[in-house]
Amino acid sequence: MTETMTKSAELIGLEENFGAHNYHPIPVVLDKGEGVYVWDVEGKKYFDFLSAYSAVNQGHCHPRIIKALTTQAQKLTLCSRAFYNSQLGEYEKFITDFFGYDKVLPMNTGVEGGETAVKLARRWAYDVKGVKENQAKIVFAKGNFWGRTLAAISSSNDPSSFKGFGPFMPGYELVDYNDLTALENAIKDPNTAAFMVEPIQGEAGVIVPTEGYLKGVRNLCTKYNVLFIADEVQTGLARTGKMLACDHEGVKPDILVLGKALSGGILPVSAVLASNEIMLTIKPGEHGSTYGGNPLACAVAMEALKVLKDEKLAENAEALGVIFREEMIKLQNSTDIVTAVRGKGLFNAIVIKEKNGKTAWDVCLKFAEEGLLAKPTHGDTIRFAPPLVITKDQLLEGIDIIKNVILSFD
Ligand code: IF1
Repeated sequence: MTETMTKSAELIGLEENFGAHNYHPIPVVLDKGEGVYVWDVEGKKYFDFLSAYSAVNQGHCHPRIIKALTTQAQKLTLCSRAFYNSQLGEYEKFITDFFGYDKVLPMNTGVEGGETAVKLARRWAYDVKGVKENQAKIVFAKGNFWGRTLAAISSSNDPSSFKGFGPFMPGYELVDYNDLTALENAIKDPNTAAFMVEPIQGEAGVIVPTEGYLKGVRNLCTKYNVLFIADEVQTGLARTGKMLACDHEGVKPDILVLGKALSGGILPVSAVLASNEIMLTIKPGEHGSTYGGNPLACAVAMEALKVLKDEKLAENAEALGVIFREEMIKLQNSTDIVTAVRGKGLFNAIVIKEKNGKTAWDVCLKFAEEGLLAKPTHGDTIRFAPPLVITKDQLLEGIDIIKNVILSFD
């Protein structure tokens, strides 16, 4: 490191030289996190308004979850599913009670959860619904994002997700999001196994469907004997002001996919929950993963779920989300740079109109200078998703930064 080069610049250089260039991060090098705050390697403090894309709902390094991690880490971290372990059964009972399902299939990343849900749906279609082998169809919504695997990008209509990675998974069909007529036309096909959908589309830019859409999805899937798979990897776990985003409409998906904050941002933990009829179509040895259901993940996930309930994080997200959107709408009414405000709970986004050559990216760079971290998606949309442990005073402080920065571009 030369005398003039900062530690951040040196570390960015290392990533540039020795890491794949599969990201374009905001130029901030984080070193420490606690609650709603993170610090960079020069010791500058920031509000984290991204929460690792809603994986840190409980706040950075939550003491209860860290304690669960360190306690279990000194006993047994991984033994594979070749054997039973003392945490898995307890966790499986806990999480199935918590969400009201018969069984859970534990995996690691969100996309593994999605892949598991797609495999379960296809298998259920063949073994229970009676669809002919290899004829099962899965319907997805345009604008979906559920990960980077070939099965996931095969369902994408965003070239930045799928271009250059073909050929793609067969047996998929796309319909417009928030369009029940299009959905009915697609799933009335008797070969349809499932419709997989985010209750609010995250990567697409926090797209909130019309009130009643999820109820409509539920009713149509029931009518045509099609599995309703809810991808709650980003919207779940109190983020939108309810424990699950589906709870806003009181609908229960046939398959529930969870990830991200299931571990409070401590390590990759995902889960797929379903009924016995669906889950038991997969037989021993037909699905799994080395780390799926490891005792460390089980111990951490149980504590992460308890923290959500004990600290009433859904209620906090609901109440503070109302304040946040009210303030963003006031901001929208005071500048032509903000062209839309949308969201639910503490899952929100604003759309930025380019002005004097300045884009949402420039706004996020300025946010960082002023001590708040956020990142644009699809060029013009800035997602705001602080940890759900944020207090009203902290939120108001963050809102002030957002307002002052945006108005400085006016
Ligand atoms: C990255 C995006 C968000 C997800 C939903 C499944 C997954 C995700 C609804 C897969 C993952 C992550 C991926 C992460 C950034 C982030 C993201 F910008 F990529 F699209 F949140 F919007 N379902 N989303 O949002 O979960 O396998 O990643 O654990 O790729 O950098 P995963």
